[in-house]
Amino acid sequence: MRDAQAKTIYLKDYQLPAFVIELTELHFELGETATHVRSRLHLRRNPELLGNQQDALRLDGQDMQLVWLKLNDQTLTEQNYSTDEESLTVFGLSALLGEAIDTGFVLECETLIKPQENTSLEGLYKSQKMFCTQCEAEGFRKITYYIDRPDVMAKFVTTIVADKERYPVLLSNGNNIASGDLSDGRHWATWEDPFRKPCYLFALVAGELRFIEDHFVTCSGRDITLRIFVEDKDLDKCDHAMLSLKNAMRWDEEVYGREYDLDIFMIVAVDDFNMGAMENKGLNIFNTSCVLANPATTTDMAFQRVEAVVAHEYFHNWSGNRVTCRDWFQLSLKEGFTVYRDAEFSADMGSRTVKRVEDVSFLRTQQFAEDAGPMAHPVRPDSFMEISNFYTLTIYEKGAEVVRMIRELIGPENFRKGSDLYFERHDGQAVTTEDFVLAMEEASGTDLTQFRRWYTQAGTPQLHITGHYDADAQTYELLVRQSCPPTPEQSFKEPFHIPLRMGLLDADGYDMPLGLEGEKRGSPTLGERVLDVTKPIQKFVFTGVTSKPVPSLLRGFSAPVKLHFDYTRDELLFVMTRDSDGFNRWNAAQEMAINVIHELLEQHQQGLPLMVDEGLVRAFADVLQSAIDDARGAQVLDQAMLAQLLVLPSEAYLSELAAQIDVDGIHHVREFIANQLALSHVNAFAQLYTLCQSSNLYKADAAGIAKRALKNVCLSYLMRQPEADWLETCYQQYLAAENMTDVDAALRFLVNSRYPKAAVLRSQALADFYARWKHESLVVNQWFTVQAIASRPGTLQHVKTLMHHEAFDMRNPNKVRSLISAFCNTNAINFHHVSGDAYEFLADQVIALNLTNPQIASRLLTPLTRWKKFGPARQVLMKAQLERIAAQPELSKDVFEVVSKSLR
Ligand code: B3K
Ligand code: ZN
Repeated sequence: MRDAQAKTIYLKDYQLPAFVIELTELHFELGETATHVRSRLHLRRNPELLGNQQDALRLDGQDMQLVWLKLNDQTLTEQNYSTDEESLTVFGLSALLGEAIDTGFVLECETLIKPQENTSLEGLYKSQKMFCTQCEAEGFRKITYYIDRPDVMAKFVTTIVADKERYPVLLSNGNNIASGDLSDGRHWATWEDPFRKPCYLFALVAGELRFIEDHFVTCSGRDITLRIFVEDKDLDKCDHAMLSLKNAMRWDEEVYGREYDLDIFMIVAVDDFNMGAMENKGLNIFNTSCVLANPATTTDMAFQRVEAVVAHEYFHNWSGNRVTCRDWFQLSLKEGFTVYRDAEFSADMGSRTVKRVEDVSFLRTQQFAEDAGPMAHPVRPDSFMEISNFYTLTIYEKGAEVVRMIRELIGPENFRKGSDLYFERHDGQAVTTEDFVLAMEEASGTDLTQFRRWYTQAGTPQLHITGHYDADAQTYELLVRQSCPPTPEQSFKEPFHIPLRMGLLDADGYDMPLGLEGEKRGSPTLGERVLDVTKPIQKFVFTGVTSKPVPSLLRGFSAPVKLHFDYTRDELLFVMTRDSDGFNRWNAAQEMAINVIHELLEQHQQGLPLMVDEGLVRAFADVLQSAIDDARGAQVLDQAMLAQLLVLPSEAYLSELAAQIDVDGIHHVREFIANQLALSHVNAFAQLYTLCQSSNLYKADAAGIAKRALKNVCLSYLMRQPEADWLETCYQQYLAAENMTDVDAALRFLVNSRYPKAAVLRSQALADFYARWKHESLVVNQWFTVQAIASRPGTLQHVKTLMHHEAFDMRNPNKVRSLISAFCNTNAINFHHVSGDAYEFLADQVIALNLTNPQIASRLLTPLTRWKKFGPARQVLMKAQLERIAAQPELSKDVFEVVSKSLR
């Protein structure tokens, strides 16, 4: 192992920092082979640490060469300090400094680093021709020696010196306070950030960049300059991000009362980036995939992602930067809250119900799987080996659900009071999830003691609910049982406090009044309420229920739980068509499909002939008829919602639901049902496909996106027909479409088609697509993905061939994600082929990336970590690959942690 000291770090060991840094002055000389970094740290002993004062100062630092070190202008020798692979320690400071150790001293050093050789994309590195940084979580220690922890907050002044021709643009956080030319062809710029911040929010960019500029006038009338920096060729792809940014700034003022603080806000797009984007103070750095967008090159989904990520990073300015995390165990404090904020923003910008449907689908498929696997951890973890492994769906998505549940429990007004209190009380501080909950408790007067278990207990709770109607007593009783399966390190779980939003539907589908037994007569009886589920078994008795109701439970997915209620298919159909809650209508449709799929899966496993339930066929007919009426002008229903209703539950979700995953069975049955539905409704799909054609100019607005989604869902079913006509229609859409959404959809269907006649069109389209877009890196990524996710046999071999394609680059995370991750994560039937070849393939890639980019390597591993969910034959093969990885001589902490936890 490279990091022989891959040791576990525990939250319980947290201690205040021994020293604080008031001011950090940095000076960079960016060179073509090495970069010189000079830092002047204005330090003093932490005045809060009475009694346990330190005499030695330990700074974090990795992969750098120390040139010199000075204390208050005096050069130090190795008698005064020592270094190792991960740190520098200065000893005997009281003797060297006297009182100044407490009143203030300056530690200055010069270090030499090699950004050109930094393939981990953490710290200072080169992306194509530009210099850029990524410091969260612990990347700053690869730039210079520092106390690299989020509760050490300093003002930063940064000077960058670089060749003027190669790097005309020099950026860092805050305001540009001075700049000038040097006589040797270099130039310099100095940036000052007046807000104290942890070093993980530091950023530097140098390159040949162009920008678009706009302005935003804040609620208090301040004029903010907004700039998006990109390569020259991408200047035409910035407008959507700029519009999203302005919308986000306005929204945060209106919904949270948060105003932007600096005079300038900058976004820089870079090609090589480990994740989506980074919220560095005043200088956000973005993966090009999350900022660039225009109709010709970008799908609707990518447009929406740009809007969401731009907003997310902007919102961090308050939830993350002004109020930051005390330590990395508190990561969800900023991430969960900010995901919740960006989800609400997107809901307000587009269709609220569809946004919820998409988020819940994602959560239930991916986060639930994580919570049931070997890496399961609480929203506030107790320990980790490598913090980079904890930027997880649990921290982000489940963390956002936890914030959403607090709002469910205390109500929207109190939630706003709570967030105001939180921001005001903790502005400029590094705090904990406990501080967040306390603010919410204080503002609302609600006791959240039991609720806090959502932060400390991992695993997805289950709710088993039964209903009983007593016609004589006119009561309806809900019996709610909760439980939570064991997770690694937590075999026993205490009951959670679960907000269960619900209603009772009468025979016409209207919400009945909801008076609970024991409640005062005359108290308002609403048609919807949030029940506080707190006990392992709990009874709720509704009174005055004049007829047998159909319960509508967990409306809006008010808690991240697995709900079991034994609905008949007729009841599901009723909820699907009548419920006032849009989310539950969709959910009932999914439940019905799951029901039918499970039934057929049993038949399939017993070797019986398959028959699709007529109820499901009729339900689809109803949805299609509504969609047709709607497209003809009735416009009563949300087209985006209709598109969602026509999609069967994904193989990934069906796998998550299974105790043991029958890869082939799930694929076979789902395909069978989709083919049957296509066959039964070919005319309706064809009619709707035509009705959804639009001659309007492309707009990535909610209405346009919905229409294209519906149209392309129809095409996906039509392509299941053997008639060559549909192939031709699809090919024509591919050729004629002027927007990437329609081009991409058509290409996907052609590539996935199993009909022999598709082969020629498929090759033509793929060749044409590459020729047309080979200069657009992001579009080429789509080209890789389309091919990687084809369920046809032979895809693994094709993926291997594509890895030698001129456009593939293993050092670029977007390329790895679009080809290798796409194949391993979204092509179950090929990835889990019984030969085990794909497992071996994935392990090979992890082993290769382990040495160059550990973060990407460890992330890539995820599908292998789920080995216990498969049958014995696959388990053996998957485990063998994990063991092969574990036996590698130089394992990074990142990969070591995931592999060792998966094998325990
Ligand atoms: N805060 C960053 C994530 C950093 C990941 C470091 N491994 C982006 C975000 O969540 O906004
Ligand atoms: Zn974030």
